[in-house]
Amino acid sequence: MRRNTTRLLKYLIAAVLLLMFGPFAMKQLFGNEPSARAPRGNPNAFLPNDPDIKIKDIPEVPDVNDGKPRAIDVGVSDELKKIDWHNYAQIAAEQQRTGPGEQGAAVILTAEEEKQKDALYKVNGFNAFCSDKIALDRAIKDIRHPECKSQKYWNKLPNASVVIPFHNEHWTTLLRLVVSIQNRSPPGMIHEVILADDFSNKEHCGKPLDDYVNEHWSNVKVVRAKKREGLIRTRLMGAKVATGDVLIFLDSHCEVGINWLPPLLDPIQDDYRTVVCPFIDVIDFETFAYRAQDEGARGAFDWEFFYKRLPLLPDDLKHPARPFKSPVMAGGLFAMHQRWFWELGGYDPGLDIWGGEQYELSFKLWQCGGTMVDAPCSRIGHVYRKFAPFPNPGIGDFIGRNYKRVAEVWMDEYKEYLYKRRPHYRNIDTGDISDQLAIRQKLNCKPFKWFMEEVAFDLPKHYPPVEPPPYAEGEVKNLGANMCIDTRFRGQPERFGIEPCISDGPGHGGEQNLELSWHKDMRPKKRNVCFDVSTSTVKSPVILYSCHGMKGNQFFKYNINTKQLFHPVSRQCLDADAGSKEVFMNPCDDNSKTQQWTFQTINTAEVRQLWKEPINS
Ligand SMILES: [Mn+2]
Repeated sequence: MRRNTTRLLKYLIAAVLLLMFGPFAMKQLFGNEPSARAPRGNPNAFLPNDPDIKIKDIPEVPDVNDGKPRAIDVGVSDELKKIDWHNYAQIAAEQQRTGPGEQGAAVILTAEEEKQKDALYKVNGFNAFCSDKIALDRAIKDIRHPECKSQKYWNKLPNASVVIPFHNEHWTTLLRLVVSIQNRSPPGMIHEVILADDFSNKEHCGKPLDDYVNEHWSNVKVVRAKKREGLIRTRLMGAKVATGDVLIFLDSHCEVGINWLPPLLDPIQDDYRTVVCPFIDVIDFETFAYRAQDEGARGAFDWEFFYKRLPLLPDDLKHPARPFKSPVMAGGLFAMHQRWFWELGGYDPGLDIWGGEQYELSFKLWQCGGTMVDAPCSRIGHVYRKFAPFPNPGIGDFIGRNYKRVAEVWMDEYKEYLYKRRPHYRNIDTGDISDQLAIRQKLNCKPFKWFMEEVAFDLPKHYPPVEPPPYAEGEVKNLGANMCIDTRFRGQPERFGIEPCISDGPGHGGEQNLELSWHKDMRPKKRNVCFDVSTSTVKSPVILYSCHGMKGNQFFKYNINTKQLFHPVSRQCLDADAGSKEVFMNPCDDNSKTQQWTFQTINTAEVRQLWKEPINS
């Protein structure tokens, strides 16, 4: 009774204040937001109900770039506090489970079963036969950072619409995802799960899926494209019918982990313009074993638009359970308040099939006043396919066109770095981008230079827009054998040797133009395979391996005085045998003629500087 009176009084005071100060009071009380939980289906809602309606009307968003967070209103009388959201009964029950794949273990098929797996492998790109042996509600082990167990999150969190686009997804992988969402989410927090079908033609994706969903769940719906739309437009189709507060996009062959949801929603409760990505774990495509990929990194790109990662910052490393800022999302899995998603115009509807959409959304959310974080305590496993089972759509370079749309709308003068590496982009027709430019102008979004300097500030150090020259390049001649290193256009993980130098006479062929690159590795010119040494014994093999640019096993430096090519990690020197023509690593010996190498061109000052560099800089 007393409580109710107090509450009533509070409302009355709030109402009076509102009348007195009008919009000013609104701004103060609600952090500039009309309720983010506006009633669904009302004519002022920002969400179009017809999936075919083109999104044009962006709600009024004043001064989006003032840098202030915009928390979600939970009502004046509600007490906000941080609580432990773990479902301990559920966790204990899962720990009791035994059987194939339980606790995230690998499933090893019998010799007889191995013979049966091929048909399903071919159409899925992963071992779906193996998936079928695992219970839909299998347990996975808790591989989160130990500090995640004590993390607390707001007691009031927005609810979520999970959007899962799929095309011919395998039955058990799709259903296991939905079951994991239902079992591992706090009651009521999943407003709905939307299975967005991109015109699948496998029989089980049709009526059997509808029947299963209707029989088992009241909060799952299936929406279907009328023709093949591709990933981007299928995500949009799902998002347009979603009516929850937060959109969570997932890939269709995932499993969500223990207490995955509150860490994704908590930063959005603080500011609806924060986008949150989970950590992505690996579900093995062969055995369905569940394991960590790594302990986190910040998302980035190189200037050919390959997705890359940047190391965590010192402050991020100090707080391993806290969300950290990330410049670019990996793309498939993220949570975003639907209001923010639609304020930004969703995905550019002119992007086709797939490719570039993660850059588009990342750039615009940052440039237009938002933030993106990775939440280390929210972990979701994903089956990285062994191969793509679907044919190329055969409509030309749609990815190049997507990339150019993103570059033209968001990247200002930095787009040139992309075009320098892919000159044919200059001739691609992007189609009409005026709607996208209008969004950028309307939201008063910052220039790309701001993004590069404030958000992706360390990207140029790892992925320079203009490649620095190599330390040394050309033929690498062994003075003992009087022959040159020849990588013979080989790939990983192959070895290579020495051959007569091409420059020494006609009739010699091969691949002898190498470089000690600015990455501080040895590689054939214009290729992405590097000398890689993983042992430190006598005559350790040197293999070609995909360049990682992170030094380590691939770090080499050159001693101009002794002419040795030194590998700091193994503390050995590059050596060769004239008879067998083999190249290998040996303990360094200043007197050994076969450890002396010359380059055709050397950047002397830089090479001397590199020689002084300690191993871990
Ligand atoms: Mn996938």
